[in-house]
Amino acid sequence: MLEQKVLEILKQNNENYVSGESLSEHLGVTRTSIWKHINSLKEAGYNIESVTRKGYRLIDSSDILNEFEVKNGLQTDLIGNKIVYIKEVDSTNLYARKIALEGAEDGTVVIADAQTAGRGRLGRNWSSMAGKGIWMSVVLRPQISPEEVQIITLGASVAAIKAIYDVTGIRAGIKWPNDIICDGKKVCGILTEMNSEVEMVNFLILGIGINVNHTILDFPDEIKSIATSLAVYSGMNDKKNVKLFRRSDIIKKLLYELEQIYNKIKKGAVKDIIDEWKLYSATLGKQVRVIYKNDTYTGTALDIRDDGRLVVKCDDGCTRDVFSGEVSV
Ligand code: BT5
Repeated sequence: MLEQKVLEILKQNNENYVSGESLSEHLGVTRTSIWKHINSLKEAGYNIESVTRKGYRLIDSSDILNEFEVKNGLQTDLIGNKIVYIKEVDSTNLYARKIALEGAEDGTVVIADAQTAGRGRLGRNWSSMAGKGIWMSVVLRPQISPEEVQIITLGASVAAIKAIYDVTGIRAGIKWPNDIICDGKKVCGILTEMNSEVEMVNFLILGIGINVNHTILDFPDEIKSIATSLAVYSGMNDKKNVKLFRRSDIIKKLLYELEQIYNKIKKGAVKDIIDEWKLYSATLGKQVRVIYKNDTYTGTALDIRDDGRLVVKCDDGCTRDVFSGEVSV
């Protein structure tokens, strides 16, 4: 707790020095104790300079991710009340599932700095390098049936688009059902997994991965041509001016937007979410190729239904609803 107070004071002083004496007076502890707290903040990754007779200053607003950075200024009532931050984990979805089975409450958030076995859909991998992205899962306990789960994934895409825009100014698009793309490349993926009875969902794990501060070289060769990050995209037209973003700022906004969506789902305002999804869609109106199991067909993406199915007017003249599968634009 005291560590966080020291950190807050250093942040408020915007890179100016704060003396050990004034910190110790302000917080009512010895200067040795302040010195110890400064050291543990440094160990946690904060760049703090100590200069004799001047004191301490926080040097840059580094992109440090931990529970405190996410909680500080978080504007939600439910989502993120409990945050579990882990430096490295196999998959935040697997971890969240484990704690959900042990009773983790609605809105619990698991965040990792790195995933060693990040997961995509259908057993695919999700590349999750340390220190570069947002690798996060939320435990949700909505009172909905398994057929209604798709709306959570669609809603999460809307929340991600809004959070990205709000913090970075980047206008991304949604490729049905769950890819967030910039300039045709994937910047964010969503994996919703459920634990359910026949008619009722017990809990959902909403996993969101966002590539934030990667350079192109940070991506494994097999995805270099299809993946991008917010930093790469922001520097596309001005390579010398690549911006790095604070992951904690994006997470805070994302949790806030997710809570808005979650409240809409609880009120049954599914139509609002669908309408917003359409606004950001990079799929509707486009010529698409659909691959589902052994079946491949092409057509035009016309609309999405309230349960999230994509309506495709096929080139052979018939209209088909796509519930799952791969859709490329
Ligand atoms: C997804 O699957 O897009 C869902 C990704 C969900 C990741 C989050 S991170 C936090 C949470 N914990 C987890 O373990 N997972 C979730 P899918 O639509 O199947 O896309 C997977 C495909 O995207 C791969 O086969 C690659 O082609 C590509 N890919 C892998 N890593 C990527 C990355 N970092 N950026 C862009 N594309 C990537």
